[in-house]
Amino acid sequence: MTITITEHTIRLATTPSSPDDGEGDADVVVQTKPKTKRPPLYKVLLLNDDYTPMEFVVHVLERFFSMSHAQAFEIMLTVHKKGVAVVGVFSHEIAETKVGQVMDFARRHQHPLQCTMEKE
Ligand code: TYC
Repeated sequence: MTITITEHTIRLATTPSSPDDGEGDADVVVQTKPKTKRPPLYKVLLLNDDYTPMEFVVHVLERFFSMSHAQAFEIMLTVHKKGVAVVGVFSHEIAETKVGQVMDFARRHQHPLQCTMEKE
């Protein structure tokens, strides 16, 4: 079994008030220091397909990712040419919400547009 310690750093220190009495082991204090870890971030990706209209993708990027029209058009073209692009980086919860909103919006308009997320 592998035990991985990720939440705490452990510091070993001899206590100042414990003179060695010759009785064997010296006293040792184990201090655990809570270590704050930044939450992981997730990239939201938009995938190309042959059927979703370009204007629809531009609208999605404006509506759900707060892009200007020019920015949205540029990213849409990147996806169209390269197959995929990162359209934003968010916490897990926000990324999941964005993916859900895009997938639901595309489904309701009967377009095959795909949106996914992956850990950064
Ligand atoms: N390739 C699509 C077309 O030619 C446009 C498109 C762009 C589709 C980006 C999806 O994420 C996408 N109509």
